[in-house]
This record gives sequence, structure tokens and C-alpha cells, in this order.
Amino acid sequence: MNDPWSDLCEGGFCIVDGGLGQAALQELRDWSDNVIATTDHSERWKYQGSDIWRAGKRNTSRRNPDLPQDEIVDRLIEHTGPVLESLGLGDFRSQRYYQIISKPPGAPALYWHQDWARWRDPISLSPWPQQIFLNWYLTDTRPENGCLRVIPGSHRHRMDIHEHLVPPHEGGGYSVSETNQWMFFDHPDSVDVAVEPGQLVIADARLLHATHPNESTERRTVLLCWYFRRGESAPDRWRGQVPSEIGLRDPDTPVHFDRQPGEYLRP
Ligand SMILES: O=C(O)CCC(=O)C(=O)O
Ligand SMILES: [Fe+2]
Repeated sequence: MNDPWSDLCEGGFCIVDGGLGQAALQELRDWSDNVIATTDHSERWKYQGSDIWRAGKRNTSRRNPDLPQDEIVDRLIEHTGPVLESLGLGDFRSQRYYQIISKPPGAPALYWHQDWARWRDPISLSPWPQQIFLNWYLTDTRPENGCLRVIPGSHRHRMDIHEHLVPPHEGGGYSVSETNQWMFFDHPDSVDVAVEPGQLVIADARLLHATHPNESTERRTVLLCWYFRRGESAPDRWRGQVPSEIGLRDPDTPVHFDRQPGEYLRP
């Protein structure tokens, strides 16, 4: 492993010490267990396990003003700001809600997917991250209990598997069959991301990721928050080349939702 920023730019993910103490982690476990136990589970959550959204009270989600709000979400967002700052990611802003994604014992794998949805925009070529997810796993994760898997480099490089994937979640993933060979492919380039509670996994939205099934007898919960970079010009610390398409990009390029990698994902 290099430094986290280089890992994030080159491999598409990094693992850092998130600086959360045991007491804070236990509070997050108790809170999320309670939310999970008191929420009706949608059939669409077969592969994610659950996908429950909670905003903060001070940090409310402008786009999702009707979300239930919990103060513990504020504390996690406010704890995370300085962590990102120390990693040189201080120009990222949180989406101000957390997703509680929890695999009960016996839950199936999550399919391969990437979550970037601006593929028509030349900014998709950025060699630095523009949108990242922060994952706090609340238990030890390993292949046996459904840890994350990633394909390093897939955030910037087109691979065989890209051609065969159904867009995730509401884009089609909810209804794929468990026997879909590409969605659940044991890809030779994939890497298991096994972490301990308190470690923070940060990944580029464009990175191909999936999980193993949870074959343990305990629930595996992750708290996931999206962070977006302000602006589309190269970060101050960027020393490499800037792709010409980004230099020529119209700053008023409309935001168009498209989850299918197109011309801006290259070999
Ligand atoms: O459950 C995980 O570890 C990852 C979840 C994820 O990537 C998603 O729901 O989009
Ligand atoms: Fe994802």
C-alpha cells in the first residue's frame, strides 16, 4: 500500500484508520440494529440485505427532506470531516445521509457494479476521484461473512466484465437472477477487502465492487455515505496530466443520469 491518496487514484480505493473509538462503534451497532429491527424490509433488498436511509438533524439532506433524522448521523458526519481533511480530501462534501446496508446470516452476495451515474460527462475521465463512498463496517469482515470485493483499476479502465453487467439496484440489479454468471463472477482480478471495525474503506464511485455472501451466523452491517467533490477542475495537489477532454469541458455540461459506462471509460 502507498499513501491513501495514491491508492485511491490508482487502485480506486483505500483503507484508513477512521479514528472511531470502541464506545462510538458500539453506539453505531446498537443504533443500526434497532433501525434494522424496526424497518420493513423490501424484497428489492435481496442482494444488498437492506438499504435504509437516515439523515442527520443538523446535517439535513436537501434532496431528501423527508428522510427520518438521527443525531448519531450528525456525529458521524462531523467526525468524518477532519478525517477526510487529513487525507487531503477536504474538498469533498457529504450527501448528509447514511445508508444502512446489512446482510443477515445466510444473505446472498451483492452483484458486481459501479455507482457513478455521469458517464456522458467528460469528467468521467478524471484520474482523480470526483465522487467517493465511505464505508464503515461495524463488524470484522472477511470472505466468509460477506466482505467487500473490488477490481482494482476498474474505475478508470474498461475490462471484459464491464460489457456484461446489468446496471445496479433500481437500474436492473434488484431483479437479476442468482445464477447470472457475470454479475456474480469470481473475477480473477478481484481483491477481498477484509477490514476491522473502525477502519474506513474509501472508494471511487466508478470502481467495480461486489460482496461475498454472508455464510456466518452473525449480521454484517456497513454504514455507507456518499461524498462529492466541489468543482470539476483538477485538485490542487494533482501533479499528473489533465485529460484534454476535461480541459475542454463545458462548465455548464448538464447533469444527465447515466449509469452505463460509455466513451469515457477506456481500456
Ligand atoms: O454491502 C457492501 O459492502 C457494499 C454495498 C454497495 O456497494 C451498494 O449497496 O451499492
Ligand atoms: Fe455500491
